[in-house]
Amino acid sequence: MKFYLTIALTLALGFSTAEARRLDRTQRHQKARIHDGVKDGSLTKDEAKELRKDLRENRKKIREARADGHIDAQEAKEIRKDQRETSKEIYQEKHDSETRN
Ligand SMILES: [Ca+2]
Ligand SMILES: [Ca+2]
Repeated sequence: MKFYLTIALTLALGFSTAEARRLDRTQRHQKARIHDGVKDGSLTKDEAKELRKDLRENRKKIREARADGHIDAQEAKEIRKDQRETSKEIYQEKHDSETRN
């Protein structure tokens, strides 16, 4: 068990380039923003659902990009672009007239 854990950790660390960490950080940050929006009522259930779907899609792209063990500059650029769009959508949905209240 410990053996496999060590291998898993080694792989995880090996694949965690600075770029991958940065993309992961953005994912976590966006997830938290959606969570906050649901909590304060600025996001309806449906809005949150759609936004989470976008997050999942971006997460999938990150996974695919790092499948070969390395996120190259082009892959990172495209994913960052998607994340920026998601970020904008989160902002818009949190500031539109649709609220839970
Ligand atoms: Ca790749
Ligand atoms: Ca809203």
